[in-house]
Amino acid sequence: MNRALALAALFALSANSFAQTTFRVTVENLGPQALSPLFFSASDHTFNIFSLDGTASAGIKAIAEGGNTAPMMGIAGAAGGSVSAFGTLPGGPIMMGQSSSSMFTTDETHGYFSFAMMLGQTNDGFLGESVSTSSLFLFSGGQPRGFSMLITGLRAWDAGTEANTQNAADLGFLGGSGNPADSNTAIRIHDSIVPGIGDSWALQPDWDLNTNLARVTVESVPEPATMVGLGIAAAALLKRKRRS
Ligand SMILES: [Ca+2]
Repeated sequence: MNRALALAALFALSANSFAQTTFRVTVENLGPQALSPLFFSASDHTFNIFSLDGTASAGIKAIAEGGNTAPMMGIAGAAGGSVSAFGTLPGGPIMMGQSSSSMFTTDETHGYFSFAMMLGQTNDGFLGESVSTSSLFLFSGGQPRGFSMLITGLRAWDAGTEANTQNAADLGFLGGSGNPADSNTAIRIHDSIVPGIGDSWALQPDWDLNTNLARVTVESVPEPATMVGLGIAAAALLKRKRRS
């Protein structure tokens, strides 16, 4: 095999390895309150973790009311071949100004990315996107693209599972565990904090539709095999250059 063919083969190997795409998901807390550990999934179009104006699953309810991802992890695990990867970001609650990240692997047939995390100092507020809300897709033209999404109060949701009492007895971050039913069960834009309602409204961080709350970024990470291939190709090119 001559050198040109060898190089072509190496680049083909590199391009090929994109089919096995590893991504890194990172969430940054840009807002005024703690966020629960983020649940994420990569799936085909059939795995829709929630719909606006729909009612919350047990998985979304547990995340929105208490930052508990276990039921949603169970739902993802039971979804079989429609979900290629799912997980919960490590490290516990994400405090203001902090971030958390994790790696996962998926392919283009499972290119939809979904996520959900609790707005930690609300009754049942959460941030999240699903197949039916933003349809975040990780590939374009057969190549991994990822995305970066700034989330403002315009996309802060009320899960519709618990009344926004703003009472300490119902707010987990104040030690409460109450769960009074929400009169509106639809997942919808959160009203933020309403002054004068409940005994603890003044202890809850406020926001409005323009407030930056979080940024979620998913970027592709070169596989070790790709790095080795590119390294060998680069070495071969350097060698060739010296000889010419
Ligand atoms: Ca509510």
